[in-house]
Amino acid sequence: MPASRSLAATVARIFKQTPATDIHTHLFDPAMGPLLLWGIDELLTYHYLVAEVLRARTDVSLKSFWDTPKPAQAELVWQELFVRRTPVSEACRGVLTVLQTLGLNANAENLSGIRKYFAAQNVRGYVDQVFKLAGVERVYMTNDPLNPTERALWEKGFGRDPRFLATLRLDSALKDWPGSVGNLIAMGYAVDTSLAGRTLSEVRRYLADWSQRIDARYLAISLAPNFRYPDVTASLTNLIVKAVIPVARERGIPVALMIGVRKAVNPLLGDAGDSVGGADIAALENLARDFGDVTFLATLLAREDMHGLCVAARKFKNIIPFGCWWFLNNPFLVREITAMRLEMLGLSFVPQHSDCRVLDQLIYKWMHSREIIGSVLAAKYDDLERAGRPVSAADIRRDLATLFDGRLINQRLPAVTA
Ligand code: FIX
Ligand code: ZN
Repeated sequence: MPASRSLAATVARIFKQTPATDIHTHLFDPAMGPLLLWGIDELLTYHYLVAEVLRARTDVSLKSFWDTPKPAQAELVWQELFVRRTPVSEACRGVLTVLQTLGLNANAENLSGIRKYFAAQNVRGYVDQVFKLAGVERVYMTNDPLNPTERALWEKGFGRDPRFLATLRLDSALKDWPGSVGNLIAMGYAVDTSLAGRTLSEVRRYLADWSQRIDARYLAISLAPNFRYPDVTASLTNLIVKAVIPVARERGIPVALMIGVRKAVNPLLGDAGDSVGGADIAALENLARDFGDVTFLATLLAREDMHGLCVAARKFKNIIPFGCWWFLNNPFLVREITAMRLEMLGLSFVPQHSDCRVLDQLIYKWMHSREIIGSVLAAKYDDLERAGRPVSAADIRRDLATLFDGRLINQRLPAVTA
């Protein structure tokens, strides 16, 4: 049932004034140079739009698209998805929201005027502007020391922007074990393909060294649908249990598990080539039970797993569902998932993260999310008012801060007595 207009308006007003902490992005500190993507060419060649333009122009081969310089790729996306067709998809609408919010022409025939605007921006000032327009206070990066470009920046050192917090992403180091053994050895870690000998302690040293160096606020890994725990046969499960969790516990930081991605089902699409699969909720529950003093931030990729994740979180207070991840970050699913979580978990979850790969996307991902999540919350408040419990502006401010200031990442858990 939609909320009364005044209640909905009050929630929207307060939400607009509530700064958000974005707990998962692929953005980078502006001091990390070209790793931070921004501007119209990056916006239009976002992998979501690449997939969509190749569906619009089935005659365009993947090879010819990738061989085209990025500005021309962007122009093709603009012409095919925004001019010759109505930009109804969420990824298209997002670009329009960004342009409109920046005061640019969202109905332009071509990109020349828009390009002039971005050419006149400098990254530091633009970061300030985007954070302000998006109502975002800080973002968590996705950091990977096995990326040579990124590693060189950390090793050289740079002045940190406090709004860009680091996380240590483990996919390239652990997910395809022993595929990464050579890279870890090259970085000075005496690992070998089997997990015998010093390997596990050396992996722990890698995790500890780099968590310290970047001040990682959590350890994160994406997992395929076949991830199981317990599973003594699987190297990855053993690495998570015997290396990742001990280091997270030692450092008092969460482990973020992002489950249900099937990598490169269409490898020719690059970042757009990953697909979705289910998750084994029991694996998450077993981890939460066996490691009750570790916070597991959990986001799953399949719509049909959202309810099971809420149930698992009701069983284990150290499971914190977060965000409407990737293929779930569409208005009708954000609405459904947020209502489900409020009804089953109250305020003990993190409703959204942006997953931004391009700085400017913060504007639309948070504007669209505030609109939907705010309306779902207002409807819940309306239910309460009709049940005799008035909801004050102070209640709303407190609730939105609880949901969006990132405090659940640092929730305190009792030490597990043996
Ligand atoms: O694993 C991840 O962090 C995913 O979010 C990305 O790999 C994915 O490509 C993405 O950006 C989704 O929005
Ligand atoms: Zn991501």
